[in-house]
Amino acid sequence: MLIPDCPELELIDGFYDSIESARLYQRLLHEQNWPDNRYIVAGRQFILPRLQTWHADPGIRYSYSNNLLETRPWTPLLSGIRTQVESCLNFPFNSVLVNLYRTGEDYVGWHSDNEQELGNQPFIASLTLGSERHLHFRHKKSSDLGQLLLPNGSLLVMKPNFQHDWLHSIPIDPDITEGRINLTFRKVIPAGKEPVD
Ligand SMILES: [Mn+2]
Repeated sequence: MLIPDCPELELIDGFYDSIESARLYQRLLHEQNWPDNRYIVAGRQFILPRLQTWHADPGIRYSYSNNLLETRPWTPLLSGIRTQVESCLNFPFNSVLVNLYRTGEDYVGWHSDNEQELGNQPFIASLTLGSERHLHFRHKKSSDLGQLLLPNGSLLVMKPNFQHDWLHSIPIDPDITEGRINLTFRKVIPAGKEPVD
């Protein structure tokens, strides 16, 4: 399904059915060994409003959020999901950022996933497991606004121009009491391999 307000997004609803989505959510919730969300940056404590883990192929380095995250290997569970996402989209990913929004109080503020390590054509696939949350997006120049509900088991494809032209966020939703786990599959370009514009 293309999103009328934003041609750079495509939502694949029901990528996993509700039973498989619930099973994957429960396994990730209990098996991910979630780290503390308090970090020290430049001597000051910083509390991330969600829990995160970062997994990548050997040799992949990423300076996401000032190196807050250690790089972990792929787990068999994450590898299996990756294989299914890759074969659906016919695109090779080499890393995944896993976010746990514990309740509707957890959120992510306005940002683009345009770190240099993602190269100039960042293609990202975002899997939602658990509670539905709204993705908000805002055009960087026109300030056009849109929003999209991300259902349990859906896969959101973010094409490269989405990161170039739009900011996105998951705002607080106080009505939501259950968690959401979001897997964003990415392709980090190894250092020195950055294609020239
Ligand atoms: Mn993002």
